[in-house]
Amino acid sequence: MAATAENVAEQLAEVAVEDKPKKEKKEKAPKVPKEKKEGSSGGAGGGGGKDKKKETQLGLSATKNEDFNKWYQELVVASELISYYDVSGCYILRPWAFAMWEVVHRWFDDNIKALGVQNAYFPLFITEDVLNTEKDHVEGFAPEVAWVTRSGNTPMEKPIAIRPTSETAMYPYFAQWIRSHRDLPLRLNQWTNVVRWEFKYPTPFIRSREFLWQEGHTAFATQEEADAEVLQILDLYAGVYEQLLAVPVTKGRKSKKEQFAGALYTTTVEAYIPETGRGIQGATSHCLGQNFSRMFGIEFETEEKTKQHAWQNSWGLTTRTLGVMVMTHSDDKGLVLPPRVAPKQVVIIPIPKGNSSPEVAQGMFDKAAELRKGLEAVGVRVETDLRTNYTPGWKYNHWEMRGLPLRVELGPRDMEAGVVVVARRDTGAKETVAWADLSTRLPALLDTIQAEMLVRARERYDACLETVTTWEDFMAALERKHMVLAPWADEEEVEEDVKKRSATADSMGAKTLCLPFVQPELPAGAVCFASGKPAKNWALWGRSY
Ligand code: 87F
Repeated sequence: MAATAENVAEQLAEVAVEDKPKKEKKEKAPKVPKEKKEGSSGGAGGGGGKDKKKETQLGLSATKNEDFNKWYQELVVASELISYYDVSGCYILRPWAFAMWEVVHRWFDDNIKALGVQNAYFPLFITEDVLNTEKDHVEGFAPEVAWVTRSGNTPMEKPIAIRPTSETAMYPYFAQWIRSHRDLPLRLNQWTNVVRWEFKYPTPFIRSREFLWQEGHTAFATQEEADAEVLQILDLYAGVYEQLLAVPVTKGRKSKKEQFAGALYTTTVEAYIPETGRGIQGATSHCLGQNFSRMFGIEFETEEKTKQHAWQNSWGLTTRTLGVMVMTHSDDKGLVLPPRVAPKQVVIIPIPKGNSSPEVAQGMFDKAAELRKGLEAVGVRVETDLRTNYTPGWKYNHWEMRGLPLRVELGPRDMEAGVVVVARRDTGAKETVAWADLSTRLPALLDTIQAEMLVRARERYDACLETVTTWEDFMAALERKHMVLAPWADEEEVEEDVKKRSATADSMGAKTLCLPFVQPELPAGAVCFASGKPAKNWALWGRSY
């Protein structure tokens, strides 16, 4: 895949990321990006290309601090995570991205199975009648539902919706399967794609018209069981972000205005992107109460032979996770991947001298292969770059762009001394390690990198969080691109008012990200920063994605 700055720019011509979404123009076919055929790779500048400068420079023309949106859009293409596609708002997840989704998938899947959740698969299509069963809750989303209206040239007798989420697809069958308290709990999950025909600007991973996710749908006999699961799942979501992706999040409850309309309450993990000053919803775990079981007739007979509606939850985590991770850690040289999700964790690069004999070079390559085996035996994911048509410098750039946590260099002097030089992608720090120590030192170093990436990300997160009590301080904090913790009256009208009043000429208004579970003490007599009414709690506010 060619990923020069020029052709990335061409791919991006149609995509812009700004605070204020413009009205969507009539659907315009985006340019299908042309991909160069030969001799270039990974944004490292096209091996053998005639442009000498680009050979060592790198594929990114924008920097993270100066033009974050352009930087991000170039990065996801140059690092071969994403290719643009000729349906606007849809992206190809290339193997480098998909491998990371598989890591998230495997970890979460193992954990929910340990809780007793089973996987299933419901169809992609939903009839109009069923979708409208929960009309009230779908109403706000209706413009985003995509419909199949034709087969070949024949109009369908009734249009069929493509699932935007599967409550309505699943719950009629829950009603059939659940008869007695003995049928509960029913805990199902599915890993699928969903389609939401968004009209806001699309951003790779962060907002796309089709995306991958898991959606869990469960039913219990009691509210206590449902409540407990909501939090167990939210802890797993926080685990995906913090333990796998090294991204700090705040756990909390959504305000009434921001929760899922069909839910009794919604819990969330909220991340933050310091460069854009925007919060981003990481994943949500809803308690649906008995709202859907009433609509869909999901009833069971209790031990006492009475009839009761089931208590339900639903919860979802999407490929957005990867976008938040990329935005959080990456730099002007490319991706910086946390070791636990990196598809490859170490690249070994032999660096023979120009005048090395073929035998000497071969000896180096053999040693690289042997070191790889030793590392793989202890569970490290290793790549060896033995290509002879690229310079070591080009290879360094190439693997830096792809974010591998560690680079292992093996040069002529290292061959004599029985050592390698190990370079960290996250800090650039280098150390010399004896061959015999590699299989203990590298796993330890990968653990250190994983832990330190989270610590550094959390420091940046904390530095962007301000606690305020007045409107003036609130606005000043927003202007500094910060999140704001403020006492508030917990009223929808106040939230709407804040959103309007905090919008400026070039920035959207702020909303509540969540009511954090961990609350500072509210001083006696504390008042809402925006309305002056008695404050009920502390809310986390911010501009957001
Ligand atoms: C778009 C179109 C139609 C979100 C939509 O959060 C319906 C919807 O119901 C819709 N966008 N939602 C809410 C989804 C709620 C819930 N579903 C299961 C989740 C997690 C997974």
